[in-house]
Amino acid sequence: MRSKLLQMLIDHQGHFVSGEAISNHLGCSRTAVWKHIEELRKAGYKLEAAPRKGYRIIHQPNVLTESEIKAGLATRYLGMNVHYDKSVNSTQEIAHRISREGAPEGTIVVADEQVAGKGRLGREWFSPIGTGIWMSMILKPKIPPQQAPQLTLLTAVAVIRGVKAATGIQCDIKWPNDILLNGKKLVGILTEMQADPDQIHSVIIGTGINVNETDFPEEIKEIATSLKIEKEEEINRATVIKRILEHFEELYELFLEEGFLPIKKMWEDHAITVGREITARTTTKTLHGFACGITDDGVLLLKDETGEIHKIYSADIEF
Ligand code: BTX
Repeated sequence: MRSKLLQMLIDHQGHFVSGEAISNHLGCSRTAVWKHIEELRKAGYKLEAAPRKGYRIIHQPNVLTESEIKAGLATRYLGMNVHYDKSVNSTQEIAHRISREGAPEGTIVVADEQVAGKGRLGREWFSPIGTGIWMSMILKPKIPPQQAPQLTLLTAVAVIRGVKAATGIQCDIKWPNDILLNGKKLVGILTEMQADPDQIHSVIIGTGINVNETDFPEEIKEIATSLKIEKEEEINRATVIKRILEHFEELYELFLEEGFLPIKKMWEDHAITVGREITARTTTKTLHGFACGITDDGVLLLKDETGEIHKIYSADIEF
């Protein structure tokens, strides 16, 4: 109800919407409308009320509440179920738990802050309060477990498209899971699975996006950036989430129907890893060579100086 009201006010941004029009649209009494308006005010929205004119929205807070995310979200199931907390250890942990407890496919977990945000291979993900998008999606695809890493590449395409739609900013993909803006890390993606050897129970895709950060800790100052640093303006986080979810759902449907091939083509359009000399550091070795492409499974192919082609399943890439 609150998201519907919010959407109506956002759709008429700058103009008044009468109490009667709202109560007709929501199918509730004028008193109920007034109560919802008060709730929005408590949540930080500035709403002007004028006799005989109705209500209009003056200021939207940059919050990630369920109603803010759902208002104007054009998906069928992704984000229809939102689990929001102000501060968590890691949204991945919560997503794993609620998925095991039966949360449906398409549920998203978001937080304003992570105090123990996770990167890959036990690394940390810096997730300060109120500035970024720290989100985990719960998916339950009927695909073999070995195909799950393709969803990381699909997520990268969805994030690139969502960020472009919400802000106009164009980013690049560095295989397999980094999204760079002007050569610096803007987004990290972490894909985890709950599965038996032959069956996936759920795939939890965590996405960390630096949105309104203006400063980073010393260790990552040189390598990290945010949308605000590059665009020089505050960005609404909920809008970015909505556009990402919409693109993700569209690509995910395509992936489930037609497989990875169409996604691979889109990924290649944004990738800066392929067609250049790279160094790939895996957990066991470091390889230098020419990145010749990715396989249909999303595995990176690296040709070393002897001409041998190596399949890289997971690594950190340097140019
Ligand atoms: P990664 O292992 O590729 O990247 C982690 C590395 O990136 C760190 O070691 C550090 O050098 C650098 N780094 C840490 N924080 C940031 C940051 N905010 N911006 C840029 N660089 C950073 C990438 O792992 C996967 C990250 C996934 C994060 C999401 S947030 C929602 C979900 N919950 C959770 O705990 N993790 C995921």
